[in-house]
Amino acid sequence: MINPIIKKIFKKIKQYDTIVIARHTSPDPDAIAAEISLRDSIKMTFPKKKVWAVGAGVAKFRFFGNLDRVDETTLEGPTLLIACDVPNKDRIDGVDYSVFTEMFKIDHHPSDEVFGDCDWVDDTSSSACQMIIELLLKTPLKYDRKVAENLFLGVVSDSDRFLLSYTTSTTFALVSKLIDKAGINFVDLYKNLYERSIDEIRFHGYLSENLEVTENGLAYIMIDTETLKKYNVDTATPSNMINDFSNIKEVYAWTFITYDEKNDIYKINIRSKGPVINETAAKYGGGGHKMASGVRVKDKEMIPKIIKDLDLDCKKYLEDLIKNSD
Ligand SMILES: [Mn+2]
Repeated sequence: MINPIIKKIFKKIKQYDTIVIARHTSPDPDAIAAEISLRDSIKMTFPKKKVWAVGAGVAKFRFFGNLDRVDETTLEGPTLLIACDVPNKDRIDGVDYSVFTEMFKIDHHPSDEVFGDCDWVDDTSSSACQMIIELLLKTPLKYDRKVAENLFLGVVSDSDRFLLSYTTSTTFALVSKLIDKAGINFVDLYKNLYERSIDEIRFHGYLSENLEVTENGLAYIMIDTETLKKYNVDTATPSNMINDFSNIKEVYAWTFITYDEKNDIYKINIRSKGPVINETAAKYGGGGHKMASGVRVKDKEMIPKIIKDLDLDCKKYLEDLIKNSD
C-alpha cells in the first residue's frame, strides 16, 4: 500500500510549474543528493516545469551535480518550495521560504515544526534520500542512472554504509530495487565519498592522537584555526570525519568542537552509540537525532558546560545499563 502522503506530494509536484527545492545549511551528501535528484527527476518527468535546487555549494560534493541560484522574489505565478532533509524553517539554506505560495518538507529528522499540509516526516528513515527513492519508485516520477547513483550515495552516507541503527529492511528493500531498476554499479561510486587526500588522512591521525576520553566514556576534542591550517583542511572536515570514530570500545559518545573563524562560531558535532545526546544539544540551541546531533555556539564559555552535560549523559547511560542488568 502506498503511503497517502506520497500520492499527495506527487499531486503537488504535478500542480506547480515553478518549484524550488532546498535543504539545510552546512549540507551533507544526503541533503545535496536529495535536492539534486528530486530536481532532476521532476525535470525529466515534466520538462516544461521550472525547477531549481538551491543553497550554497560544497566543492567536495560537486560530483552530485550543480546547484542553482534563483531570486525567489522575482518568480511569477504560484510557487512551491520543497525542503529536503531539514526539520526547521530557519535552517533552510539559500531561499526566503516566506515568499512561496506553498511549502512542505521531506525529512527524516524528528521535529514537530510544520512547514505545510504535505509535510512528510519519517524519523525511522535512514536518510532523506531513502524517502526520495520511495517517492520515485511509487509515483510516475522518472529517474535515470545518475539520479539513482546520487540517491544511493545519499543513503550510504547518512546511514554510514548501512551501519547505523536507522538502517532497516525497508532501507535495503528500497535500495535494492533502485539498484536493479537503474542498473547502477555501486562499487564504483564509493570513492566519491571515501577517497581522501593525504592531508585529510594526516588530520584524521591528529584527531585520534589528541582525543580526550573521560571516565564516563565521552571523547572530545577542540579544533582551532591553527590546527586546521596546519593540516590544510577546512572547518567542514571534522564533521565529515566524526562517524569514523564510532567503534572505539571505551567511548559511548563523542564530540568535535571546531572553531569556524569566518563566522566566529564554534561548531559542535556530537555522536553517540547509546546515550541520548540531542536533549543536551537542544538545551544549547542545537538539535538533531538522538544519536547524531549538533550545536553552534558563539560564546566559548559554553563549551565546558556542553562537554560536562554530555559527560553526564554518558554517566547516566552507564548507570541505567548497570541498573537494568541487575
Ligand atoms: Mn539526512
